Amino acid sequence: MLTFYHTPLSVNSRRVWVALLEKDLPFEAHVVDLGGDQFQPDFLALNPFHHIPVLVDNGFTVIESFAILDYLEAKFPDISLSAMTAEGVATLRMVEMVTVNELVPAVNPLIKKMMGFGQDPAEVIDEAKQKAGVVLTFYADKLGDRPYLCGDQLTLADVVAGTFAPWFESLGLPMADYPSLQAWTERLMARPAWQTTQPTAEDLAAFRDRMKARMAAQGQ
Ligand SMILES: N[C@@H](CCC(=O)N[C@@H](CS)C(=O)NCC(=O)O)C(=O)O
Repeated sequence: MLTFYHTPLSVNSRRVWVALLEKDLPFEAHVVDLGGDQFQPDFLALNPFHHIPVLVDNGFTVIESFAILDYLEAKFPDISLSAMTAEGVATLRMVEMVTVNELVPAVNPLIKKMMGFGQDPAEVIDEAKQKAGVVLTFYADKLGDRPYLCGDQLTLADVVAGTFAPWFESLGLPMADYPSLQAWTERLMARPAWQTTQPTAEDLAAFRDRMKARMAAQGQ
């Protein structure tokens, strides 16, 4: 049995959650409250770096979302999210790396603004949008006129970039500027795995309140 430790609002968790659902794998989910449960000895025994997600498969523990995705592909290949051609393998890895190395740092000020955690100067916001725009153009270029980033089949490239996609518009990145990406986002969001894992407005509001309380307690 697979045991999945996660926090529903985390994009790092969500990419694994979506993969589990897309691969139709049974799993037991444990929600970790990042208000402190990640520092409990039981959890630190699973992940000494106190991060979710964590996957445990019959006593074998996997940390780091990308290692978990690779593990699931290797162990449960029946419903595959892997690319099958050399170009597909390279595209998949490029999308994964560009998402974590380029998109994530670029959108930090936009997330802060969206969540109401503070307001950076206009030039910081403009630079963030410009950098995020380069990533969106990269995704659109890889997508071309195909349904998914690596071709006709959904792969981990779509899972990794596509768990950010529902947020682009709210982050201030107008999807009308990227019609093919907008259609791809809608295609993904129509899938049960995306619908099941999409945080509700209430989830977001509760998260925002918790974070603001924590920042106030820390005098930020
Ligand atoms: N590189 C890790 C990042 C995981 C990560 O940063 N998780 C955050 C939530 S999004 C976390 O657990 N934060 C709690 C903490 O660090 O105490 C992965 O991809 O799994």
